[in-house]
Parts: sequence; C-alpha cells; structure tokens
Amino acid sequence: MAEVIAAIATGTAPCAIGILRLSGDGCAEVAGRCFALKSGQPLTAAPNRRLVMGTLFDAQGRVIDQALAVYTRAPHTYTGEDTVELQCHGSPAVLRAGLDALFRAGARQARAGEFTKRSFLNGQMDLTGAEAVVDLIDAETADAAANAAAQVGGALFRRLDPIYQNLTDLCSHYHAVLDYPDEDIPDFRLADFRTTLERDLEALRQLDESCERGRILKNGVRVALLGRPNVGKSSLLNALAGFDRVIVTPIPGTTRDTVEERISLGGLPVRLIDTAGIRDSGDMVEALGVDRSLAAAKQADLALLLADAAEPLTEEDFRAIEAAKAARHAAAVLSKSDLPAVLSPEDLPFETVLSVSAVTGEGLDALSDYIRGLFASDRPCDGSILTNARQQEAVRRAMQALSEALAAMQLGITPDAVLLEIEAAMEAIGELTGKTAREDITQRIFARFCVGK
Ligand SMILES: Nc1nc2c(ncn2[C@@H]2O[C@H](COP(=O)(O)OP(=O)(O)OP(=O)(O)O)[C@@H](O)[C@H]2O)c(=O)[nH]1
Ligand SMILES: [Mg+2]
Repeated sequence: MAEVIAAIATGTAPCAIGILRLSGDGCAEVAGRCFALKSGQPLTAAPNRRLVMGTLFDAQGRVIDQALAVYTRAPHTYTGEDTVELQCHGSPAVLRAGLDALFRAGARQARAGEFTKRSFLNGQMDLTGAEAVVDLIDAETADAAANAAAQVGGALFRRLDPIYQNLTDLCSHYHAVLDYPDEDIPDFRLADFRTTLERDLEALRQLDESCERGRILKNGVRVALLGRPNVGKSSLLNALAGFDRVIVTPIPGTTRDTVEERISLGGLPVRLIDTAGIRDSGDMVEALGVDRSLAAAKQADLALLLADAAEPLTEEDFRAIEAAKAARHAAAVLSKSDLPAVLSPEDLPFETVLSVSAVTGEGLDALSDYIRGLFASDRPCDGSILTNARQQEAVRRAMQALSEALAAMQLGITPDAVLLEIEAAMEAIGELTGKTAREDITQRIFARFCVGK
C-alpha cells in the first residue's frame, strides 16, 4: 500500500493557477474529504483523466477556493499510482490552506522528489530519466531543456540498455564455458563478442566525451575578465550583460570582489566573472579582492585579459597576463578601442587578441563569436549528453572494466577473468539506469529534487 502523499506542485509566488498534487492508494478518497464536486458525485467516482469542477473546503467546512480536480487511475500516471491534482487559484495562502486540509483528511507531506522516486520505483522511468527531471526543471537554455526532455523520455536509457543486454549475453556465454568445460563451446562466438564489446566501449566513450558539453549546458562556461585596475573590465561585463550590473568609475580599484553574471551568448550559457584589478595594494580589502581574481583565473574555462589600448603596458599588466595564462583557455582583449591606440595586438603574448569598446559596442559581436567558437558545439541535444558527475563516474568505471575484459580476451586469459570485468561493467551501467543502484545512491539522487516533483 502506497501512503497518500501531497504537496504544492507549483511555485511559491502568486500566479494564476496553483496545483496541489496527491499520489497513493486511496488518494481520491482523501482528496474527496475536502473537495466537493459540483455534480454532487463523490470524487472517487469522477471519470478518469477528466477535469471536474468543485469546491475546496477546510475542516470547518469553510470554502478555500473554487477549483478543478483531475483523478487519474493507476497505472498510467506519473507515479504509477492513483493520483489527484487540484487546480486552484495560485495564491500561496490558498494553496497552503488547501494542503493543510489535505493533511487533515489523511495525506502526509511528500518529501523532496518523492513523486519521481515513486515513479522510478514503480518502473515508470529509469534512473537516468528520473535524474533528468531535475535538469529539465532547472534548465536555463533551450538546449539544456531539449537534452533533459529527451532523457526524461528515456533517450539515455535506450543507449545504455542495449550495452547491458549485450553484456548479459556475454556473461551467460562465459558462464557456460566455466560451468561446462567439457562441452565444446564454439570459439567463433567469442570473436563475435569482441566486436560487440568494442562497439559498446565506443558508445561509452562518446558518452564520456559528452560530459564536458553537459557541464557547460548545465553550469555555463566560466569566463573571467582579468586585468590591472581601470582597463575596463566592469564596463565590458556591463556591455555584454546589457545593463549596469557593476559599478564603473574612473578611479582605479573600483571593483573589490569577484562579481558573477549569467548571460547567454547566442544560446551558449556563460558565467561572466568580473574581478578586482590586479595590482599590489596596501589596502587589505583590495588585496583580498586581488587574491580572488587570481583564484577566478585558475578556475576559468576562459580568461580574457584586458589591456587598455590607449595606454602603454605596465608591470601590473604583465602580472595580469601571467595570471590569465593559468586558465584553460586565455585570450587578450584590447579595450577602449574608441580612443587613440598606443598598443597593438603584437604587444600582447596571446594567440588571440581581440579589440573592443564598451562605449561604442565595437568588437562585442566578434568577442561573442570567439567565445561561441571555443565552446558551442554542433552536437545535437538529443539526450546523449551526460550532465552529472555521478553518471560520468559510472560510465568511466564501465569503460575501464570493458577495456580490461577486451585485453583479457585478447590474451586468452581464463574465462573467469573476463567474466569478472564484464560483471563490473554491468554493475556500473546498472547503477546508471537504476537496475542495480543501491538504496543510498537513489536516496541521494532524489534528495536533490524539489518537494512536489
Ligand atoms: N573611452 C572608453 N572608456 C572606457 C571604456 N571602458 C571603460 N572605460 C572607462 O574606463 C574607466 C574604468 O572602467 P571600469 O570598467 O571601471 O574598469 P575596471 O577594469 O573594472 O577597473 P577596476 O574595477 O578598478 O579594476 C571608466 O572611467 C570607464 O568609463 C571604453 O571602451 N572606452
Ligand atoms: Mg571594475
């Protein structure tokens, strides 16, 4: 018997419609204790999947709201259980009162991710699909949403499950070799398996390679703006963000801390990080800010070193240049291109040197194209992109095991050595799809969800 759980499924801000959601055995009976249908029918008799109108009321019989309800019978529901959804007016007070009424009627508060966890446990979706629900809710770009939506629909499962099935076949073959050593089990089948194993390994390698794209889809590219004070870092952040996000003044040392703003460059999510100008400062606050600038450079996917095109390079510029080189990618930007130039691209020790003016906007498109060229990908967002560290770790473990199995096969090592590796790979893939995932792992996954999902 699945306990009846209830939660507010929509956000906490006032809006047009708010939804209360229930799932579990007898949820229509529970909801029916505080929802009276206009037709006079009990909610338990409401037609399947049809909206019915009625009144939501509290334990004292006071009206909370006029609402719509939909009762969907198991098993064709999100959770695989009977579910009821009440569509109320989206006032937080109404929803809170409605939820309280449902608790008094016998439901209990759903825990974070409990609806989706039930869906997974009832076999409605695999673990990769369930995990993608969070990605879909959190998606900030159309690409991220498309990848997550495809995974909710089982795209990742459909890539992983055939591998799992191949390995199951292989295992049974090797078991036969082990258990019936006297039987003549044909060698040519081993050769067949080698080919499928190599193909499986390649499929896993592609998934592993997709992780970098997944990280960008989910977290954005980290682009740090570095340079000595007053070169125009904050002005460039404001120009790219399209509004006055950070303070700009002619006083060197204006920015004292790192400031982050998320922007989209033609669909590519970017975390733009403005930093304190790099210089030696006796001021404790500014010195701490410079430490943060150096740390931001190290963590950046791309460091943009800004140099004021209208002034000669100084010692401080060279310190900033050195800091920028710590990032994964680095490029130079000659700023203030609207002023008469003193510097030229050759003065800066970078392969790429761009030129921009935050005042006129000149060069901003080229800068955006450069960043997109480095990180945007043509890879389709069809659910084949891994987006979390847990998935990548499991894929890598499966790859490692398959490589060892192939090596053992090639060397003609005893079947049990091959079998051991194949089983390790199956275990890793099973953890991904949820076939063999341990309870503590699933617990951790669903704890990341919001209540009501
Ligand atoms: N003409 C011109 N002036 C600019 C441009 N970008 C910035 N400035 C000016 O340069 C001065 C410093 O700009 P900021 O953006 O505050 O420079 P910063 O690098 O953030 O400086 P700190 O925060 O002190 O490290 C301000 O007076 C800006 O108006 C530009 O493209 N053209
Ligand atoms: Mg600044």
